[in-house]
Amino acid sequence: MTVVKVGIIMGSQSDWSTMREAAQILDELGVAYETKIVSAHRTPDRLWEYGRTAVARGLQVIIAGAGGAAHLPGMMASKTRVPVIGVPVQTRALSGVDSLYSIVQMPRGFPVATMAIGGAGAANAGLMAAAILANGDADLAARLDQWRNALSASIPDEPTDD
Ligand code: RP5
Repeated sequence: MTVVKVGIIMGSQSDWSTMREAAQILDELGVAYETKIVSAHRTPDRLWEYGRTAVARGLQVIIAGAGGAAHLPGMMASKTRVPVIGVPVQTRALSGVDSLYSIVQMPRGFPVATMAIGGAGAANAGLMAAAILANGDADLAARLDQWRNALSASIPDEPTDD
């Protein structure tokens, strides 16, 4: 049986188009994960239960994405010692700056590793989760090295006109 070590959680179904970029990276790297909608405001009991059971269930990294008053990553970090990677989802009203500020300014003692706003941040969250797990998994480390080398190799030396 595959032990799921990464949880991808998000505040709303509307966050999935962003958060699936984290899932796609984990798929590429062969890392098993679970996905769940957990809203700090709309389903606080679900948030608490997820955080309360995270260690016992074997989760080693939680990727949490939310937009606007984005309290999910910080609240999850307050409830579990499993490292939380926060993804600020881009919002229409304030372009995700609201999400970023809500996630990044944690008080001393309860950190959230905050990524960039939007899809790039979600993809990087997947890579960050893989890098954390790779410290104890040589096969995954090799796959991650290969992924990074392939990206570097795909970058042209010079720009072209189109
Ligand atoms: C947050 O409110 C969610 O993370 C989402 O980014 C935002 C808007 O949610 P919906 O109104 O689209 O469900 O809780």
